This record gives sequence, structure tokens and C-alpha cells, in this order.
Amino acid sequence: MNGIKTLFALLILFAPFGAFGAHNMADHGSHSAHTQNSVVSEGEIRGANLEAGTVLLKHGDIEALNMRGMTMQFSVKDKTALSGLKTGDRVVFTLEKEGADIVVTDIRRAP
Ligand SMILES: [Cu+2]
Repeated sequence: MNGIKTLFALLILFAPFGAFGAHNMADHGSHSAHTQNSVVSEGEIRGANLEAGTVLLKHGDIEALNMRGMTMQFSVKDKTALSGLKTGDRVVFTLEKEGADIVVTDIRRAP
């Protein structure tokens, strides 16, 4: 009997920490997304034009920009960021609003 009581006590003690931890993680993502005008997201390269400095990216939902998952073309602010990347690469990229446009200000292979 005592053993079961102890187990319950432990569950009650630790359960809130688990929930808090998970919540914190999720929260962190949206916080960093709202800092400045930039959003960090992940996707896959579907094509690139190094001369034009454009990249075709398949990305997931980007709530901060009201975008559902899609494949779309972006301009890359610094074309050289595309060198070394190829179609099929998983990437982490940063998007920034520039007037009416959304440009990629950073892109690198996903770790
Ligand atoms: Cu999009």
C-alpha cells in the first residue's frame, strides 16, 4: 500500500514538470518567430537559380506569416548563401519582410 502511495506522490510531483517543459519548448519557437520581422523555418530545397539568387523551397506551416505548407520561390538576399546547397537538401532558413516581399536572409543545411 505504502509503495503505491509513494508512486502516486512521485507522479503528482513530476507530472507538472513534464507538462511545463513541453509547453516551454513550444512557446520558445513562437517567441523567436515574433522577434523582429524575421522568421526561422525549415524546409527542403526544390530548386535554385544561383545567378538570379532565387530558391524554390518546400516549407511547412509558417504561422507568423500566415502561410500553410507549400512549395514557393524566394529571393535570397545574399546569393552566395546558396553556394554549397543543392536540390533535395533539408535546410533551415530565415525569412524577412522587405516591403511587400519576403526574402531569405539566411539559409543553411539543417543540422
Ligand atoms: Cu510559402
